[in-house]
Amino acid sequence: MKFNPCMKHKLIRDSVRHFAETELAPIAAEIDRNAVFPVDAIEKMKKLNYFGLQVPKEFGGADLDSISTAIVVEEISRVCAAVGLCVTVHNGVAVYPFLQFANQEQKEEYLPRLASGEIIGAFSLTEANAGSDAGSVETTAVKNGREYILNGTKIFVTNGGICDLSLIFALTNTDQKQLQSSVFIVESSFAGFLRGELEDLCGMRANPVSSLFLEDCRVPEKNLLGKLGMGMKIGMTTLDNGRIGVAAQALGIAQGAYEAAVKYAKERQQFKKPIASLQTIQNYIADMATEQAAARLLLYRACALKDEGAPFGCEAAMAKLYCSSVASRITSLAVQIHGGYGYSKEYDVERYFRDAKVTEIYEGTSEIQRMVIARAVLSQLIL
Ligand code: COS
Repeated sequence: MKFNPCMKHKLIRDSVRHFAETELAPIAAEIDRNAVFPVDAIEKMKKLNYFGLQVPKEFGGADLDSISTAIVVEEISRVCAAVGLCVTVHNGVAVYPFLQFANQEQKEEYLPRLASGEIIGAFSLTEANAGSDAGSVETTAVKNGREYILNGTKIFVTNGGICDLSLIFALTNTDQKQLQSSVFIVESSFAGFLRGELEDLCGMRANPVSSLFLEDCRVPEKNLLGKLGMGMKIGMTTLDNGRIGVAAQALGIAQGAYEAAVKYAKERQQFKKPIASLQTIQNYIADMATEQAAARLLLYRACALKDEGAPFGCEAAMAKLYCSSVASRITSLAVQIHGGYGYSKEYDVERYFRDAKVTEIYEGTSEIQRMVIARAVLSQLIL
């Protein structure tokens, strides 16, 4: 077992950090304030292959291992979590199911364009009555000749406002005794694909989160992903992977807030000395450093298991549960250390604090992660 990053991981971290600090740091506060998707920065990221992180080279991707992928997401999120969200959702829950379930024809048609960022992906499972209860989707897909006709509404779709393609979960068997969902590759250019208004959210404001409406949306039968009725399996497998991405994102936010708090504590003078010399502040900093280090180990363990081809769903849930709660605690402490200034938009920690919260909610709430972990423990998949 190795605990030190290898040279490859160090180089990736350095290069993404340089990009994030040069291109994202100057705009992060403004795009948050104005809820603007940063098109120019995204174009630069496409050229750096950030949209094809784990896509094999034959399809134009970077073919990175999972720890490298987590590092990319961490480093972007350390500076601008809303952009980290765009990247991790595209790679982790839109591209990943293609790698796992698409046939050769679908891979050839879509993977090169997804990897280059020519098309940006989304993952549409959530509905008004299907949040934590992922099996309760109501969107329907009815076969009509060589097409499926989709009808329904998806909500809180990350990248929804700009996505060129979304994976849509829809019922293909509406018999109440045997509800069955399937997954469809739906391009935004298909007739009957409509977008709702952008959500006005507490955090991650530069990501265009929206609803998607399927109104007699016509999808060619060749765009069925995997087999008919595989919706839950594809959804759950994909979410296992997506949870690694959210854990990486949460850790990146925590890192950004922690660094800002340490810097501020050394600069801010009270009682005629830097507040970093006060034991109360030192206790906060020690807790932040320790929890962050522990969170990173859990995250990289899940990544390592995934790359070994071992089951990693429970470990991904643990990483997501812990990294997100650490992110909430660390960002809250970072605000506390900044005092009144931390509550003002003048300092970045206020944005980190808002961005961190949702990592405890999306891609499965903390309560759902505990359910996944407890099920694994009780069925003795893990002890
Ligand atoms: N990998 C592959 N398949 C899985 C799986 C996994 N990790 N977990 C479950 N499945 C399969 C099961 O084997 C079962 O298949 P069969 O019907 O063929 O037996 C199917 O999926 C349903 O599983 P289960 O019965 O466990 O489903 P539940 O309805 O009890 O729900 C939870 C399980 C709660 C864990 C699931 O609904 C969930 O993760 N909810 C959160 C959804 C979420 O993260 N939403 C955010 C959306 S993205 S922002």
